[in-house]
Amino acid sequence: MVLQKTFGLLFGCLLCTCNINCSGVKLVNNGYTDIVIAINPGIQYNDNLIDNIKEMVTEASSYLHRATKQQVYFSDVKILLPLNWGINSSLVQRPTTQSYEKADVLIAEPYRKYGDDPYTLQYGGCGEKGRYIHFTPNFILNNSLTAVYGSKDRVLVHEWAHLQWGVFDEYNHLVPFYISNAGIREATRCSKEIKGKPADCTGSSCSPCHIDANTGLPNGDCNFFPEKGQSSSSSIMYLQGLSNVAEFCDNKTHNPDAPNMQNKMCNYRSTWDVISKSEDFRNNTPGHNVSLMPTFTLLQAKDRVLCLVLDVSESMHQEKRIIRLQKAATIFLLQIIEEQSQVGIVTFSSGAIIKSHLKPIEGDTVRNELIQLLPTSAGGGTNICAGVQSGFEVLRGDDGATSGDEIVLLTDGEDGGIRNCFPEVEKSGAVIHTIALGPSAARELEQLSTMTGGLQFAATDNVTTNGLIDAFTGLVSANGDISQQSIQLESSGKRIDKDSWLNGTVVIDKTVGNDTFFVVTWENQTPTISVQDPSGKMYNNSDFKIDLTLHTARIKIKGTAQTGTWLYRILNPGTEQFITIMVTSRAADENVPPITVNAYIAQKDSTSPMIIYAEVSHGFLPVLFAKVTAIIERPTGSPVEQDLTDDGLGADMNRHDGVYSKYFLHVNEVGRYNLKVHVQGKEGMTRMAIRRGGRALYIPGYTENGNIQANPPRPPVNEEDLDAKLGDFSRVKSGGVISVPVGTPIVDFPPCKITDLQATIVKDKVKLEWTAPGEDYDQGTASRYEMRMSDNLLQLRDNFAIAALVNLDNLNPRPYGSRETVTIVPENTELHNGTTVYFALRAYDKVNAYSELSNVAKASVFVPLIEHPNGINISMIVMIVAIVAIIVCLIAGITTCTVHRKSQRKIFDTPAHNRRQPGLPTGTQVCQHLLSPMEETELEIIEAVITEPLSSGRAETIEDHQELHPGQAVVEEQELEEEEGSEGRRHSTVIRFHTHSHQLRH
Ligand SMILES: [Ca+2]
Ligand SMILES: [Ca+2]
Ligand SMILES: [Ca+2]
Repeated sequence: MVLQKTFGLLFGCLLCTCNINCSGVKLVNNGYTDIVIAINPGIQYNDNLIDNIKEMVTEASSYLHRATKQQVYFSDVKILLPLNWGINSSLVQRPTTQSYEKADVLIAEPYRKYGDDPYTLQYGGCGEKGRYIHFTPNFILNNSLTAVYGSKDRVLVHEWAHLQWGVFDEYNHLVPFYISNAGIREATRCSKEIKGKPADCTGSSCSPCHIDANTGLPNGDCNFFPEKGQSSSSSIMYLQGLSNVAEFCDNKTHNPDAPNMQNKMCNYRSTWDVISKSEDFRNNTPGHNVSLMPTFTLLQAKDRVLCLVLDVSESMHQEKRIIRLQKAATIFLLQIIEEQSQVGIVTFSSGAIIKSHLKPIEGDTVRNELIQLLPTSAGGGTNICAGVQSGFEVLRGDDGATSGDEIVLLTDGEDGGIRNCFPEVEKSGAVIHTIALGPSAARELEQLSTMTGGLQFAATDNVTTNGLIDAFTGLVSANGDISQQSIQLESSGKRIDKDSWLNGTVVIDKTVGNDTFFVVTWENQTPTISVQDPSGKMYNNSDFKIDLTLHTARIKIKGTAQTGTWLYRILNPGTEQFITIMVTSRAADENVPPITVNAYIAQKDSTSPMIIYAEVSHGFLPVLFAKVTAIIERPTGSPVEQDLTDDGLGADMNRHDGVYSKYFLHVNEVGRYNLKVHVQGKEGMTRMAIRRGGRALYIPGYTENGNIQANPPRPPVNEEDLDAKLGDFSRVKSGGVISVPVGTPIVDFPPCKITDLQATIVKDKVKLEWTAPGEDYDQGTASRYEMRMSDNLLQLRDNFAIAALVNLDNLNPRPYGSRETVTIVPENTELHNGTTVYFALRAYDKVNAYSELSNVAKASVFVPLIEHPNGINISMIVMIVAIVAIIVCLIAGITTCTVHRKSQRKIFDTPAHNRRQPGLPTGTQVCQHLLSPMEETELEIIEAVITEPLSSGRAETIEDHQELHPGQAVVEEQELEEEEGSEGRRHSTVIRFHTHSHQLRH
């Protein structure tokens, strides 16, 4: 196969947009300013919430200052209150560009609640900013939670480190213990100086942990109980709750061996190393004599006040732009803008005209009046500033101010004078959303939205994409009240021949259904439309409102649209034309959040490729196993479609966190790249999960004077709740623009970093496995690998080029996403009990550009010493499954999941005598137990060796088995080996299982 080389363009940071982290946080004179803490509109008025937030941040400011070696503190915080809170107006200010959607910290009830774990949503890699911190109201209000999380100020600093500096947790719920190189059992922690003892406190009292003889590790009920008094003061990313802890792990205290996210994601660097090299510290000078006391400003959200500022210059006549603008803006006014908002309209060419002052949106009458005022003709030049200034005049109509108001600015033209109004825009406190139409829209346009935190859209003149309609559909409120927001369910179109049909289905899921619109558009002749609801009721042309000028047919379904699959059949009676269908709806029940999608196109820095992210969630819970497709409209040519994955590989940082990601490398010309994503959920496939990453450690308890004081266990997760049927659903979401400026150099991207290298010792050999990267990041096929090994982890990382080479000459890389497996006999290294070897590799492409160094995989030999009750001496099995860097890939499984793939699975019955070896036939040795079934661990991966005479019965095979019963395990992967032994021929199988651990304990 000939692979087409993908060239990418580098981007100037001039056009870096507000993508994942739209935060306005700045570091001014060592103090963080403009931090926004937003309270969800669903939370009832509560004065204590405000007081407690202030107290938390005030105390956190000193703690942060100490933790950063007297360098930074919290200086200025804005608390954004919900619209409906009855608060004396003299106490609150109007927000300017702040909004719930862009806040740094969210105080919100999750839709389904599992305790009060504070966490930070992190999409990106080491050193990249997170999306937001989420605290529950109970966490802020309830002081008794201090026992399990430590004081709130310390938790805030822990989460702030995730959010602002992109560092990761140093504990690991899934791998709470590991065996060190010295063969000592250690709790996963930083620093290693933290003292404590392991204990099993699941019963009525605490007892010593049961140690698995085969792995040397404690079983899953074992927790590490730190001593209350410690001499070590690190680390905040491990256990900020310990009173002595006040520092991050630095290069002196860092524990590179701990199998935790920090080591995995940050290449075994200490948290302080990452933090101190971040942008915030690079140019910062320590030492200043100001108060560490933050100032607080209360802001109160308000209903939207918005002005459409629309270009009607001569060029708007080209490519039917003016009529397309009318179509799209009509959809915005009829279907998207929320009730109680106020809307005005301005048009501009060489000058500007106010077509409508602000009108309150109360029902359809006002909406229809506004539509009549949309422009229908064009002429003259392009004066964007004139339009913006008239927009401000309209926005002042309600309260004499523009603060917190919005402008939707659409233009197709160049304007040399656009910069003239930048100072006025900056001062206005208004948010400007920009829509660039066609190839010639002013290059500086997006600076207006970047400067004010507005949304950015672009649409080409290609009518086969719904670009302009999708842009207007994406202009929903940012106030966090998703029960009021319009949600796009479908947006598609096709060129249809004469007398041919555009047929399809749209799913109305049970979380939406109010205010449901079907809109059909066409180019020339009115098509014959029929739409059928799930009960069989038909809607046809006579039920639609048809606009013969705009070539649009629209129907609003009465009441709440019926849940289920709706069919549409559209016949084109005339000559070939382009026909589109678009469906929007709103939440069906204000107490049930609809399934939502957030899409972003982002870039780490100007030399990195673009990454597309789509976050699918229900309330705050991630939705897994959806089909997510990104559609990128390019400056010319047809749009590119790419599937996004949530597999923790390539661009996707965390497996199963509901964030679907992919590199976007099809950048080959200057201009604007506009993103939208399609998400489809299928009944029985999609599933909710618990968020796992970026949490503050839930402390199981403490040791004091040798006695253990256990905390109450973390509230259990109700598995049925997570399995609750989401049913079929579909969503479309616009996700912004990245501009590639003129003069951008062309680069050839290297293969992406390998993040899942595993090493396993099997007999006298080492088996190495990883997922293949591509020629360009995650696309194509790499040319070769360079693998090296060492008995010292940090030496391998720091001096990779001189470490011992592993000969992989005979290995031809496979395409991206394939599994690579090699088995090697290490030269000059004898594998005996206690041996530890580290491996790492990088991939090269055709021009010898190479990937970042992979994760470092650890293989150590651990020979179990005891006889198994069944009398089979384990050493006779010879297969020694080592304690391996499989851990590395397991850490990636931040959210848990059950496997719902429709594949062939083998189900085993549980041997009654041993609950630690569920589902395994007689003669089975569990040689590896890598995930610990702590109370929240639903997914367990066990590697096991089954040894049995060849004649014994085989496991039962069940296809498409959907539900696991207690004690049953699903075989995820298996390999067969046969060998001649003293007892005759034996047949060994290495199996990896997925199973529900909470079921195991029953
Ligand atoms: Ca105003
Ligand atoms: Ca992911
Ligand atoms: Ca390449």
